[in-house]
Amino acid sequence: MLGFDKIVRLNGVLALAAMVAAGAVGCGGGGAESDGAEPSTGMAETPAAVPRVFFVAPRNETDHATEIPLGFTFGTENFEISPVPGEASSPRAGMGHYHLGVNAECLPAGEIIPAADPWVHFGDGSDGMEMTLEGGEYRFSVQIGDDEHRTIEGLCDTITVRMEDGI
Ligand SMILES: [Cu+2]
Repeated sequence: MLGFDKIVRLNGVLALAAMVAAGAVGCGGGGAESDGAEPSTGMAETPAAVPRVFFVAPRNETDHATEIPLGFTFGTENFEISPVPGEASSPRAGMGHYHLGVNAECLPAGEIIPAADPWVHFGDGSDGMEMTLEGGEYRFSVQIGDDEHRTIEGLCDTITVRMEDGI
């Protein structure tokens, strides 16, 4: 009799544990099905597909001699850089060009990047330039704009660079 009671109680604990597990994963629906799924491969692919923009050069938090022009090179992942089309047309999805802001922070998503200081447009699809700068600390932002020069969520990067005489 004691043995039987033990089994019943054990079954009761197991049933409770199963219900808790189903409740934890079941909020998205289909808890029983997701138990067999392998979410790790899907999660590994998602971050790689996120578009981003960054400075290849100069590096963040570095010192550079004022006597030498500072070279900028921009890079992207999962995003296509393309010259602005000559014919006016609606902006092409997933394409755009670089903009460099000198002592400028990232603009909010959805804003038109001004065709004026402190922003330089790379509407020809190029990915860098050289700049001669006086001594001091600078903040540079590289920001993607679409064919209408409109900023896109998440596509901006900012670095700090120090220009110094005689280093
Ligand atoms: Cu532009």
